[in-house]
Amino acid sequence: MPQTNDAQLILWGRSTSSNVMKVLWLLDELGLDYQRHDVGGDFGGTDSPEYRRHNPTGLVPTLQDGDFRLWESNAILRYLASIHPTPLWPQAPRMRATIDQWMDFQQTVLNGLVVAVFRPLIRLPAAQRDPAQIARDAKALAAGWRLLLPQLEAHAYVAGDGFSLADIPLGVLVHRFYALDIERPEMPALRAWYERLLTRPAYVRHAALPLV
Ligand SMILES: N[C@@H](CCC(=O)N[C@@H](CS)C(=O)NCC(=O)O)C(=O)O
Repeated sequence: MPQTNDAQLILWGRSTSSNVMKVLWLLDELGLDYQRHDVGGDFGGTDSPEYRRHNPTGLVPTLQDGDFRLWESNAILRYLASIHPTPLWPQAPRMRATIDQWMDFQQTVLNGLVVAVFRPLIRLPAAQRDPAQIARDAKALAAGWRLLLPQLEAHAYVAGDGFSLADIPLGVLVHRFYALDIERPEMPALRAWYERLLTRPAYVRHAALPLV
């Protein structure tokens, strides 16, 4: 298992990015030392040839571990969990695969549904919003969360009875869901999971923050 020197870990990305929040949350859960540099959004810096050389998408986050750079937030979570083996990402193949499955679900299904509501409500001036479209998108978002409900009705956490890597990407988004000014159907198991996450100091420090 390759080991790393914690002091070498550098995270590139503004702390207001949901994808950067995931990495900050895990670094905190694992008690790792790191430096973070603000890039992206109003900070800029992601269009420079140097940044693009290491992350051709020009997005945040990028993790630097010595001379190794990695982008895609969920891949970064798995990298950190593999160099610092943790019960949050167990080796048992089915358990690990289930965690990975829900992490992919966050990227491929839920993220776009959250962005569709978050962007107009938080990033657009009120005059430019289309309330009817936002209401439709809020319904679609609730339908997305419903896909996770059976899992949360049967278990305390996304991939089973223990907190795992799968809770991090989805946990960042569930805070946005409850913090946005939208209509939400009652989903008691989802709310209970969100409240469970709120008992974790690292979640409150990095993800359950006012929306900006
Ligand atoms: N799939 C990528 C998406 C990264 C992404 O979309 N990052 C957004 C912030 S959440 C970004 O870089 N936006 C432009 C910016 O902040 O300059 C990941 O999970 O890392």
